[in-house]
Amino acid sequence: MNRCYFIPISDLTNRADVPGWVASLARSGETEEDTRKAVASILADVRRKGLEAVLDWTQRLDGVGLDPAALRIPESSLQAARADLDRRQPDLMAALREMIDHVRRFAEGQRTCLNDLSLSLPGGGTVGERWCALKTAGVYIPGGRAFYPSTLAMTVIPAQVAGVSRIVGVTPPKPQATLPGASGVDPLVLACAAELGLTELYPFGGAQALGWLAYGEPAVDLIAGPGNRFVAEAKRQLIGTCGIDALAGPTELLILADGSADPAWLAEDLMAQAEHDPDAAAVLVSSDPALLEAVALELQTRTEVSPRRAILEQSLAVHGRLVCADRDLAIELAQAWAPEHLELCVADPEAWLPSLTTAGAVFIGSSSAEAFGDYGAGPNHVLPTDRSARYTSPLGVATFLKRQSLLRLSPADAASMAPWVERLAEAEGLTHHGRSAALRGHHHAHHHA
Ligand code: HSO
Ligand code: ZN
Repeated sequence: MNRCYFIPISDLTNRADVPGWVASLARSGETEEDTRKAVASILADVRRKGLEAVLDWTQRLDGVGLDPAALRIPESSLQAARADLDRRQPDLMAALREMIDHVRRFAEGQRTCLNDLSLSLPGGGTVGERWCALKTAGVYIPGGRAFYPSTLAMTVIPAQVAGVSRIVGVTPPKPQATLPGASGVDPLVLACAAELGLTELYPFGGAQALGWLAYGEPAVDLIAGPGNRFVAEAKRQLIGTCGIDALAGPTELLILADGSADPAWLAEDLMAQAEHDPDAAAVLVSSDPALLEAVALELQTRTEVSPRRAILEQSLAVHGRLVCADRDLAIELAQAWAPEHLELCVADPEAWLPSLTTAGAVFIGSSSAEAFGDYGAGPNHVLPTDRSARYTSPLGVATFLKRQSLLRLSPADAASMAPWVERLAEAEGLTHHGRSAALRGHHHAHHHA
């Protein structure tokens, strides 16, 4: 009995099989027709009726009747929740502060790398660009199973460091009867918001909350943050009305390991991934069959005694993989899949790293467990999923900034460009473009005549 009963070990020996493997790992990003329709009708309703529709849908979907006269959670409640946490669980408060410090320091580092550009023109002018903060951003903080204060920090901090002037948080309420506070929002979210300096927080979620952020009074420039399939679909439908960070799907981890790795560490890393969600994908690839066998055994014994056994068994059974493949094929699979998280638990991770460019985040060497990234080693844990890491980046300060082009021509620059600009304008049949440029050219020539 040295095999894990829920994940068989399979072989990947042929390059031609890589696309099939990727297809089996990718979750279809396709939204169900009924989700699309439900979200479209909620958004249309919120667009037409505003807050009234938000209250309505919150009653219907969350079973919570909000008080229209006191929607925004008062800052005094946020402060009270923080004081309470500080008093009752000072160790948790201290941990929260550590995370916030680390994430803020990293975001500040990111900001310093986003430099403005200025190129000199021969006539004394310049062309360039500068980074400008968005004015208003909405952050979505999920409720239910996927509620994490760590995610609140990961979304709010980059927006603050970017210099967004107004950050509006929304989060679904729990049935109020179960909570002492009037808002129906978890006290830990309130405390975390206070610690972050997030002052504007509203106790509603779902598609209706996103509709209100975009169409309603905040009229945000961008909505960021993870959520369930309704939230993801609402963001997709709002693109164009405002910006969004990314469309986050179920979480993914790929571990590439060699004989130097500890099977217990690898098993816990895979389980840390699988415990998130029955849809979470946890994959281990190694060329060492003995290591794979040992990890299978660890997974089995650890899952049996885990408090999260039910969810682990579901996700590992469907999306868990133990794969025997040589180094080249392992790299090829990693590059083709572009997983959200990639751990390199090998003796010489730096030698592997140059070939591994597509993953969302890379955890280099056996000490770098994904859990450290999840809880604030520094980089953001809101990462591209579902193969979108091929072309998009982790949430960060740049998410909340945009570039603005700057053209600052001197009369001499205008004069020297005018002839070829005129010629191109003529070729495009745009007479007044040519004249507009020519006037500047002649003006300069006249003054220097
Ligand atoms: N691994 C999750 C983030 C998270 N983990 C939050 C724990 N808390 C998605 O990257
Ligand atoms: Zn996690």
